Amino acid sequence: MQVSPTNGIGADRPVNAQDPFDLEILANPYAFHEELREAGPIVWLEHYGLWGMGRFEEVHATLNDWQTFCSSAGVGISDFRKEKPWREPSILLEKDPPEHDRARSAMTKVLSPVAIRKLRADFEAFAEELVEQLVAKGEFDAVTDLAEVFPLKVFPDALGLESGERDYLLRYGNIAFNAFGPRNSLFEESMAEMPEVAKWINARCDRAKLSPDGLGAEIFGFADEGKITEHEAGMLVRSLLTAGVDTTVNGIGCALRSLAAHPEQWAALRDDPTLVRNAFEETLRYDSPVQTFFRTTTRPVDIGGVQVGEGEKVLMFLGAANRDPRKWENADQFDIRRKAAGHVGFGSGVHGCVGQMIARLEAEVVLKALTKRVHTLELTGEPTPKLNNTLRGWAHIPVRVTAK
Ligand code: OW7
Repeated sequence: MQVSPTNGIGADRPVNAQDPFDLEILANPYAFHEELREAGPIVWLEHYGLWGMGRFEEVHATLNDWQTFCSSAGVGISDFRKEKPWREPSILLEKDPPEHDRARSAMTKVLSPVAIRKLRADFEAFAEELVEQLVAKGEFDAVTDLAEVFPLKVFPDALGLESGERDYLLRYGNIAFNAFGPRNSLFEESMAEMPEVAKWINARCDRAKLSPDGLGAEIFGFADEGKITEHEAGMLVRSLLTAGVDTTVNGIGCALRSLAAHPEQWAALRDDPTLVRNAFEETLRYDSPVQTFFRTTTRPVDIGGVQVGEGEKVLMFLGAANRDPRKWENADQFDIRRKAAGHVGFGSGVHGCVGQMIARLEAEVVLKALTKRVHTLELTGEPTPKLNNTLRGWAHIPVRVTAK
């Protein structure tokens, strides 16, 4: 860390010269996170000319102050006021109140606890079936055989998407989450696929393409009631297709990796499945699948004595906040019994994850099915990280299980 003068405001500001989207940092971000937190409450990231935040208190406060830290200029590195967005902005993620709230209220109803409860039986049945097959195999890839397979079936089924070609969903999520970051190799490589993949996705946001009994049809029901327009309904289906698959794939993958790498934690979970829900919260804290989001300042603001100007990008490191020792005891320890609630893995405030109940349900039924049938869970090789400008997760986790 070094301290250098600001853009003429007069006070000093902490500075960090590293590229947070460097592939090596993305593969293992935690040393950089510590540097960032220790540098100060907000740090000038010289490499991109924008601000970074790694401490829990400031990240949490920023997420909860949409008036000062807006989303409508984009929640990636690109400033929508200066650059044309790569796709039509989301009416949920990339809008501020009051515009945001109409879309949010429709989506909150579609993903309400009551609606989610109706999905449980189908989710459980598929988790049981899948886990039974994998235990019979003994050795498998916890990502390609489980963490990808499960969400890719149950979530689009719940939405009412036709079956087949669902691989497009993973490809689209990978593009969208890379697109929040800078134009590095990850961005460019995924954007090369964009025309083909976006065409497939956009076609599936049509009312006629969705089964009449799914969550997608329910969104179009709000258009029938005049609460949102037909176009907005399609845009909300697009939001579900963007935000609902890669996130849970990585969430389940991170849970399985953490459990396989900490055998005593797996044993504790297996012996007491009432810990399943908390084990997933601890995963979201310990290895946050959504690592970062940006905001843009709407006015000059003082953050812990550092002067930040108007119209500046602020990069919030959710994964760093979730390991801030100022907030968490033994922050770098994976402990499924700790009180993990209160993490910012699902964000916080008006943009806090609207799908968090369905994400938790998916993880819960997968982990519960495993606790029923699996005695030991161990890695048979090094997991391969899956690099993405926003998401943290694994491409491969080779494991061996023994039956109970
Ligand atoms: C959307 C987990 C963040 C997202 C992410 C990407 C896209 C959208 C939402 O939530 O399209 O609304």
